[in-house]
Amino acid sequence: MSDWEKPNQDGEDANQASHVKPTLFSRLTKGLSKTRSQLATGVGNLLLGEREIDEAVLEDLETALLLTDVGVDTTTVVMAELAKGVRRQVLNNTRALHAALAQLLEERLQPLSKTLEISAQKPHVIFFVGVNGVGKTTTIGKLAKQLQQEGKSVMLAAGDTFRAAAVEQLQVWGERNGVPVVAQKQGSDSASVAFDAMQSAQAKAVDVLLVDTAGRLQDKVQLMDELKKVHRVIKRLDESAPHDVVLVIDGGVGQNALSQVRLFNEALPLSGLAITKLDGSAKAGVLFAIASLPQVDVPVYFVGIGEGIDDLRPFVPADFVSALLEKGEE
Ligand SMILES: Nc1nc2c(ncn2[C@@H]2O[C@H](COP(=O)(O)OP(=O)(O)O)[C@@H](O)[C@H]2O)c(=O)[nH]1
Ligand SMILES: [Mg+2]
Repeated sequence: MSDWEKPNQDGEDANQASHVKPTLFSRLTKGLSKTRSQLATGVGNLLLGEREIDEAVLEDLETALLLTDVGVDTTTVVMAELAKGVRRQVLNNTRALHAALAQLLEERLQPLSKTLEISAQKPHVIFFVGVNGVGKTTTIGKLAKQLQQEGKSVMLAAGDTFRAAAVEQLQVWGERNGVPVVAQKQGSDSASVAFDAMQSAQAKAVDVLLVDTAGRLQDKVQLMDELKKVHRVIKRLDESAPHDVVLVIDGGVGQNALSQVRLFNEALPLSGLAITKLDGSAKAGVLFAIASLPQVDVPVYFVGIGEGIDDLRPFVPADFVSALLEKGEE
C-alpha cells in the first residue's frame, strides 16, 4: 500500500469541532519541535516567574533565537525591539518580555496571513505547483473537501502526467470527495489535460478547478517550460485564468524553500503558498524567512498538519507562535 492510500486515522477526530483546536495545537507543537527545543532553553527561562531582566536574560534569549532556524535577520530585529522596551522599562520582568517576544514574532508573520478568495469567475482556476513529494496532490484533495463544504462545486485536473501513479492518486482523492477528475493516461501532454479540464469545467459551470501539476521532469528547464505551457493553454480559454497559483512547500526543508519560491515565481507569478507537513519535523524559521523575502509578496493560504482529508488549516500566526513558544505535549 502506498503512502497516499493509507487510511486516515485522524480524520474522525478532526471532524469534531471541539477537538480541532487541541489537535491543531498538539500537532503544531510536535511538528515544530525542532525549532521549539532549540528555543526552549532561552525562552524557558523567561517563564520562570517574574524575574527581573538583566543582560544575561537578554543574552540567553538572543542565543536561543540564533540557535533556531528563525534566522539572523529576525533575531536581530526582534532583539533590538526587546532591548528598546527594556531600556524604556516598559518591559521590566521576564513575563512581560515573553509576551513581547510572542507579539513581535507574530507581527513578523502577520503579512503572510491571507485567506484564499474564490472569485465569481466560473471556474476559478487554481494551479498547484511545487517539487515532487511536497504534498500538491494531497493538498488538492483536502481543499476539494473544504470548498465543497462551503457549497462550491469542484473539478480536478490530473496535470501530473509524468510520474507513475500520479493520475490514480488524484483519482482516489476525486472519489473520496465525489468530484470529477479530468485525466489522460500517464505520459500524455499536461497542457492538453488542463485544456480538456478547463473546457469541461466551463461547460458545467463548475465553481473551482484545481489543477495538479508535475513536480519533476527530466530537468528544471523542462519543468518550468511545461508549467508555462499549461498556463498559456488555460489562458486561451479564459484570459483571467489561472486566478491563483499556489506553490506547495514541505515545511521540513527549511531554507531550501526560499529557492523554490524564487524558482517557481520566475516561471509563473505565485499568488500564495501552502506549507505542508507542519506535523512532522518542521523548520519553523522558513516562515520568518519567507516573510522577509524582498520582492516576493506571497501569503500562506494553508498549512498542512497531517495526511488526512481534514488536515488542512488556514495559517494563523498567533497559533503558530504559541505552538513555538508554549510548552505543548511532547
Ligand atoms: N505528515 C504529513 N504528510 C503529508 C502532508 N501533506 C502531504 N503529506 C504526505 O506527503 C507525501 C507526498 O504527498 P503528495 O501529495 O503525493 O505530493 P506531491 O508529489 O507534491 O503531489 C504523501 O505521503 C502525503 O500523504 C502533511 O501535511 N503532513
Ligand atoms: Mg502529486
